[in-house]
Amino acid sequence: MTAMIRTFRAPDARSALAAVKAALGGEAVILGTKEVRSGFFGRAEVEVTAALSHETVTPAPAAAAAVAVKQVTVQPPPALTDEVISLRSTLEQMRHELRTVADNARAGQQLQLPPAAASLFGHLVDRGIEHGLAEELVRLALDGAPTPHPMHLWARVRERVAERLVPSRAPWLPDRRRVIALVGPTGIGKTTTLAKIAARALMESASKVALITVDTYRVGASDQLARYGEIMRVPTFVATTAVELNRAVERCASAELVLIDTAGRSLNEAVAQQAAMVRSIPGVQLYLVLSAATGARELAASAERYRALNPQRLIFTKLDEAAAPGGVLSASIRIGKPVPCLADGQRVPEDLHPTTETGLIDWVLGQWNAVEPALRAVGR
Ligand SMILES: Nc1nc2c(ncn2[C@@H]2O[C@H](COP(=O)(O)OP(=O)(O)O)[C@@H](O)[C@H]2O)c(=O)[nH]1
Ligand SMILES: [Mg+2]
Repeated sequence: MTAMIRTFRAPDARSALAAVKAALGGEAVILGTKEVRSGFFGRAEVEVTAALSHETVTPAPAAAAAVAVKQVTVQPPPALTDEVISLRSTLEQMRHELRTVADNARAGQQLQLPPAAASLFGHLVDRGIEHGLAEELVRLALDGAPTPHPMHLWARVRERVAERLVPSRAPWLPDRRRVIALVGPTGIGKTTTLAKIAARALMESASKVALITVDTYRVGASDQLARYGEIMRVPTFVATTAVELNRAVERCASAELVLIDTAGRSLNEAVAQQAAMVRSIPGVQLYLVLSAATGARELAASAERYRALNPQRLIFTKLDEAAAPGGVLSASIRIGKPVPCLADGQRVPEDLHPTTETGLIDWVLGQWNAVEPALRAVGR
């Protein structure tokens, strides 16, 4: 038995229904009605979708002629379509997640790790930690204890991670005079982070702050910093050469915290040029800013590119957009420098947070409560 589904259009509902009846008879089931318009300016019409389970219909020519009758492909009503689409996407997502979990576990088995270690490996990879690094962490944790308790395994992995993800004092806390330059790729939040640091220094330490930008590369970039400077009522300078930059820093002699904004560069040569300019300031500290929202591979590539600058600190932004935070671990190992703060949103200065050891590690590895059931299940 085949269902016949047809749509009918008429200037109003009454004539559309009349057309349905004339074409399909009184047995027809109305599946949906909606107002349609052809083009942006077309006249509104009523479209009725009706079905009949028997192909026993002979349209009455007169009635059919009164309205446009058109056969269309079988289409469920709109509400149902939405539901189907949403269900389909949920299924796709579940299938993807299952595949990832299975792949990771299989990868762990292929490494011939004991079950709990294989499962821990799968978890680390799920968190976005590179395979090689995840394996190294698990093998180090296994060292000397081939079948350790899952909790000990976990504790050892945390210890290793804690050696590489080290918090440090927030740059806005009171200190001797500092000149800090934020460097890093374009669009990862350097200028925003700089404004956040400046605002917190003003609010929490009542420090005297000055801003300098050498980001004259992008249109409007220096205006962006100047606007922040205006809002916070702090002096803001623009420098395009090393000489101008040094002069600007000298003019900020009374400031306790001088923050220098730079432009992201994609070429190693340009990065080196800019670094040379910033490095010409005596005692300057370079803070590398990287976005946690970029994938592990891109993060690692950025870390590689900026490692030559030998930055003193590492700041991660866009935690709020990071699907898998594990990538920051690889970046942080490559840079090998402490992390004073993390940014998790666009708000200045609310979305900047000093780091604590626990917070930093929990964010990357997840919490034991969440990991425990899986590890315990296989660990026995
Ligand atoms: N979601 C999110 N957006 C951020 C964060 N930090 C900065 N942004 C946004 O990222 C965009 C680029 O920021 P900007 O500071 O101009 O980046 P820059 O090119 O590195 O100086 C802006 O829209 C910021 O509001 C963050 O932690 N989370
Ligand atoms: Mg900028």
